[in-house]
Amino acid sequence: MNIVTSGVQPDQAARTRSFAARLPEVAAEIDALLSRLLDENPRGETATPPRLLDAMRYASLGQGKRFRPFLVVETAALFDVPRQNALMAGAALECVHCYSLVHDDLPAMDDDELRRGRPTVHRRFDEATAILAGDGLLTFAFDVLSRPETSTDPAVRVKLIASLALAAGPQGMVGGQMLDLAAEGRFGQGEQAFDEAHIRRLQGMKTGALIRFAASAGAILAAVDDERSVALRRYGALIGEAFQIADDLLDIDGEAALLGKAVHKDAEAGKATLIGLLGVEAARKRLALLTSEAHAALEPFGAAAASLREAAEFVANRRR
Ligand code: GRG
Repeated sequence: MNIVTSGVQPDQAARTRSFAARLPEVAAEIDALLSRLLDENPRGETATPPRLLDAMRYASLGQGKRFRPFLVVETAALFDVPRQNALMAGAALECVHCYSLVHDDLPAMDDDELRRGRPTVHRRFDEATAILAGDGLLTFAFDVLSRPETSTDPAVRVKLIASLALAAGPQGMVGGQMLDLAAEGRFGQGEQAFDEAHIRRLQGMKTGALIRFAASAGAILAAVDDERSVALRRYGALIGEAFQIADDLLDIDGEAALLGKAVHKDAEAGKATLIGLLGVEAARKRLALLTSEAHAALEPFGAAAASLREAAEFVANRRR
């Protein structure tokens, strides 16, 4: 049964049709919105120190694919949520994602020199400024979610804040990063062999949690909690796993120039990846299975979810 498209206007279906056209549109809207939000001083009392603001802008504006905000905007469109609300939630999520990249690149973590084709934040500024810019972006995200411009319904705002906090925090991305570093043998036990279940759990937390939140955000914004929100969360889980496998494959056969970052780092660092465990062919097969399951998860939405189906293809085939 198509549980969404009945009553949907044809122009709405058209609006969500082409991923290739929609992703750069959302990216441009998110860039403009983030730029405005970072430049405002909405509380009017304290100004952000200029060096900190410069580093936050450097970390968050330009270059990123804005894939997570895209998912927020497109899932929100399924429920006719006003686009500005979805963009605000997407901008908040992108702030969390950008913070995680800044901190992931730090010498204490992955120690990277290049991100999105430019020097990493600690290289362009300094380490202390990079840590604070990450902290600033993380906390700013929750400021953005708390505003009526994100939703006029306070219950929706609280649910967005709680869900993003869970996804980003110790039970989500931060916890996944901890498991990732532990798997490299950082904390004294040396590199360890992990089974598939452990690697999937680790990656589901580190990379998957924010993507699951992104795919769930439209339903949260619409205050919908039924089989449609369950379907979208499943879609998010499937493409989240696919996103990480594709990322691991790109580390092996991707082009540094296209990716805007160094490659071949996972094996050097002894990272726990499914490719390391199962091999490239098995990983590619799993990627194909995840993509077809993601398509199936979207069945209830019919044609209105065309761009989300294309997004699943993009995740599996991306070169950057
Ligand atoms: C430091 C708390 C903390 C967490 C770090 C982001 C992260 C968790 C680790 C980065 C390692 C990594 C490359 C994970 C794979 C998934 C991922 C986050 C890829 C980068 O996301 P894209 O491709 O990047 O969406 P852009 O630049 O397009 O935004």
